[in-house]
Amino acid sequence: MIEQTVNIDDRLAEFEARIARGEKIEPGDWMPDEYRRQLIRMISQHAHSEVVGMLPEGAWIPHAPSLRRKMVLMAKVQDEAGHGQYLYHAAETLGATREEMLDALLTGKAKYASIFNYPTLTWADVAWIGWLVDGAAIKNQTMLAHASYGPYSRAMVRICAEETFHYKQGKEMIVHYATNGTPEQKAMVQDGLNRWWNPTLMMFGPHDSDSTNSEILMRWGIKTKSNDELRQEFINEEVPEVHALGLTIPDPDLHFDEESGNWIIGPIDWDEFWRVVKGNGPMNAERLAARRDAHENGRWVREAMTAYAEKVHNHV
Ligand code: BYC
Repeated sequence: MIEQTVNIDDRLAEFEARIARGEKIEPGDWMPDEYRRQLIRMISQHAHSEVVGMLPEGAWIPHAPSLRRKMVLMAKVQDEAGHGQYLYHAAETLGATREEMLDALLTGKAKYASIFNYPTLTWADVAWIGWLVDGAAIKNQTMLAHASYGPYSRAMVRICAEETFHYKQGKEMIVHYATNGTPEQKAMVQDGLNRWWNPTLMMFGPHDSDSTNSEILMRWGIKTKSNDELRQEFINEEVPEVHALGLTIPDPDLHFDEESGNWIIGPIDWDEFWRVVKGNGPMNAERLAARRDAHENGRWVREAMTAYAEKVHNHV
């Protein structure tokens, strides 16, 4: 019994030493149960976010203002499906099955990014998702590209490359409408900013003091920066860019602090955040209903593929 305890302590020490040396932990390696649990939680939530995240923008594909804009948006939404695939695969390397992850999403047990529970009311919302939402995602995921778990960090490298294109296509539209647009387009851009700014800041998660998972995630090199650190970096980078277009950020308390060099925001509405995370945001029910429909409508494809795979398997 004593010998076993010593062994587990030794393994944990060696595991932590590997992380301290900057080595990646790979699927077959020994890892604490809690490391595995945290990764499955985070990676599966991330995968769900990519897939649910296709819906708000996907709704605008039939209404894109030109063929060029439609092609770009289709490519972008399709990329998000690919991101979901990489991430579900990464979670599967830890022993989670696709069925249990999808079941958790479709029954409403699993979380996914709060931001996708808001409606896309105008075409400018598609552009703001590209700029702000993908921008926030890049900030968080560039950090996760250094995560200690090999499959997650490698998925992040590929995803960030594609997200950079998403960010640019959104920003290109906003810059165009805000500077060369008609008065209606300029108003549409400001209205979109009014609705997307605050929910985007919530994407980074609760303040560090309320972040239950951060401590262990940072100890084991999954996260290397805290929620508040990343949120502040994002604010500092994006506020001057938005102001340069003559747009107004919907925060009367926003100001620049000379001493710290930070843009300081007013209080975030955490009641709204938790309402959305707990399933009671403006679009939660609709998003889950759309995913359930897609899952049902795709059943025959899954069955046909399984039957085909079994047939091929039986002939080799
Ligand atoms: N939304 O202890 P904390 C995209 C939950 S998609 C919902 O700080 P953690 C895109 C959190 O899960 C990119 N829930 O958590 C796709 C925890 O609850 P549990 C999405 C949130 O994990 C399509 C509780 O609150 N990116 O780019 O240390 C189109 C306490 O929080 C949220 C990712 O998924 C939230 N915003 O930190 C366009 C990145 N925030 O699980 C674009 C991967 C917190 O204990 N995830 N919660 O019951 C992460 O980096 C981290 O999980 C978070 C939160 C920073 C989100």
